[in-house]
Amino acid sequence: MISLIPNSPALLVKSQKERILAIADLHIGWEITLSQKGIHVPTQTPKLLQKLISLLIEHKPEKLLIVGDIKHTVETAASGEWRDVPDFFHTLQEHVKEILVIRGNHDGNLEPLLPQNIKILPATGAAFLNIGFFHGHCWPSPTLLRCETFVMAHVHPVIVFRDQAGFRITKQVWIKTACRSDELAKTLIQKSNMQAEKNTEKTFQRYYDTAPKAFYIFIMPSFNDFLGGRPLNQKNQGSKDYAGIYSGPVLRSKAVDMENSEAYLLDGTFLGTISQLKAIG
Ligand SMILES: [Mn+2]
Repeated sequence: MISLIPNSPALLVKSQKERILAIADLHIGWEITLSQKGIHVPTQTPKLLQKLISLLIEHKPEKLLIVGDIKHTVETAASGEWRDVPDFFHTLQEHVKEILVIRGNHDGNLEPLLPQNIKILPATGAAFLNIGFFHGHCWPSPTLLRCETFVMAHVHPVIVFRDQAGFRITKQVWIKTACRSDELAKTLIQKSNMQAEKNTEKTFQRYYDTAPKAFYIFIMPSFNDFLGGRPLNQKNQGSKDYAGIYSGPVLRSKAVDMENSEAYLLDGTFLGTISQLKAIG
């Protein structure tokens, strides 16, 4: 069972035996990259750490799952990250038994920054308690289609509210979107080494002993709320359409209709569908 934690960019997956707390998009060290442009913001890492420790104390999960983008610099690690990231994880380990990380697009060269007993999982994702988790910058593994629910990150979803005086505020949101599992299965079969038959469902059945599921995708807000994000209800500047707003191959594919996806504030308030929210974007 999946539950979104009220007023937190985090969710809890529970079975009778186990509780897993999932978060995503920490982007530790984004303020270090600002300083290269002459803007000096004190390190925000202690605030992120405090927020996360409070959740671990309150919900007592056995596992902490981070769905990608631990650090901000993409390929290497900035010098401040060499200090902040290991310290962050050493402190976390005092509060939770097991930490797992699904690799995001910002997580190149992550291994030397993490304590040894933290498990790094591939960007194509992993299933926990029958929920398929992947970061979202690349396709998930076809094996995840055995899960009915997917959770991805990467998008940092926010909605912009603009009034007639021109004031703009943005709010972080959860996105829930329906997924056409047959479309997704077709693409993932093509991309893998599976021998495709005419019927997608049959092919899938042969390999995995089940029909492809994946009926819903939840998109997680970023745990680091200093980051903001690209408003999903606003056109790209200088562009007539919304191309490029929906990042990652899954959201751009035929499997997902982002226009009809639902946006929820972190307190659970339902705002509307993305296409309805364009009226205020
Ligand atoms: Mn990402």
